[in-house]
Amino acid sequence: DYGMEKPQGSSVSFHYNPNVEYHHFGSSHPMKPWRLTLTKQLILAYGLEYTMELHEPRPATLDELAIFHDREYLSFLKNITPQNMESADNQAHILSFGFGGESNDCPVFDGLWNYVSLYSGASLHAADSLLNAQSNIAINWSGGLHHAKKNAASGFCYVNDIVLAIQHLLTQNQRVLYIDIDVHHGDGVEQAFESTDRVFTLSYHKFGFDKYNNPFFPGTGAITEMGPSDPANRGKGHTLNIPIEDGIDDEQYMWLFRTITGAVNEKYRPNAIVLQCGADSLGGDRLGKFNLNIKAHGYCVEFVKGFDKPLLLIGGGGYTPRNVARTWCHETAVCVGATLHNNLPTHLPYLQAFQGEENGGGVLYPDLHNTKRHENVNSVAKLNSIVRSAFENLRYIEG
Ligand code: ZLM
Ligand code: CA
Ligand code: ZN
Repeated sequence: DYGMEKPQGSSVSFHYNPNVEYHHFGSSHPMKPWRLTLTKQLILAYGLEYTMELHEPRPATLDELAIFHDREYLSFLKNITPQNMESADNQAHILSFGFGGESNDCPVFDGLWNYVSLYSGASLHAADSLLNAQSNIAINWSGGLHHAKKNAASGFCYVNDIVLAIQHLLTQNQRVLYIDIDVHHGDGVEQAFESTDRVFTLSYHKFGFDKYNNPFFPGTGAITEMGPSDPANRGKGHTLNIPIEDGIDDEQYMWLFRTITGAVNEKYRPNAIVLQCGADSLGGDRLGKFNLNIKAHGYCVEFVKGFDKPLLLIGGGGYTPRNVARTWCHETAVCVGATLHNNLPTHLPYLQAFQGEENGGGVLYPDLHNTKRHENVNSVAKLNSIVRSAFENLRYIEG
């Protein structure tokens, strides 16, 4: 017994194809699919596999991806390899499809098509399990790639599994609420559904400029961005963005999250909810700028679980792999209603990946706030004004 209590209430399904782990974006690229190996090992070490239904979904097919993506983009994605990308024909398209470029956010790597089909297949299968009422909470930690556009890769994302899963949920649900707690703005999902009132998108993210006046990626998601302004457009007012500054702490984030998400849920009354749980909003993340602890991040999952609606949980960003694994293991436990003890199981493979840290090596819940990487510049006055604006923005969906 590893300190777990019996699960209660909801039934949870876990959708994961382990072949996704073996893909590499390149040696120093921040996106590391092996963080999913760590996550899985932690979940197994705590015995959480006995509390959920486990599924190993097949890869998505080209036709399934084409429900959202352009076929020209998909056929490029399917055929491009590190070997053939230098050809004149491919070079002519590579930049317009979002690959390569100066930042190389979206590199071409071996097995790219396999990788995107696997994480997308898992999100589609998870959505399917909710549609068939096989579970009330379906989890895919390998998905959540919210920046991909219908005809372009962007920000480490090639195929938008979230859009595909939401489209699938819409076949039997009138309204779907999308919530995004990744530190980056969920621009791809927002854009895909900007002209419909059947999806409400809500993203919490860092928004602002660095000392060179470069915007934090992707640069969109101001509080004023609420969807189309044309009153005839049904999507008007069905987008809500919560811009946050560096260093936000647990109390502030949890307050913002429950105040705003609670209001959106009450006013929009969704039939199903998709929650993107990007773990780059944690303190000590390689790319993120917030100071959140694992339990504050997990509070968002707990809070949304409390709405008691079909819930699809998906991963996303997260660039300090040991903390990604800790967070998604904790959030899996939240879903099944288990409490995990802080000392990591000693038989955990890769135990050394969780040891030798300044704050709390060898434990599930290290103090991430005290890594103090980012000064908290979120004032009470600023947060109050964000909530005021958010409530004002919500008037569009009243009645
Ligand atoms: N340049 N390697 C989050 C996606 C964040 C774009 C464009 C100048 C990186 C980053 C890539 C190995 C999610 C930008 C121009 C260079 C910014 C971003 C490859 C390090 C590396 O070491 C790296 C050579 C790379 C990329 C850092 N990119 C950090 N931040 C963002 C994209 C995705 O978490 O939301 C969901 C999964 N891109 O800022 C430039 C604008 C820098
Ligand atoms: Ca976000
Ligand atoms: Zn992110």
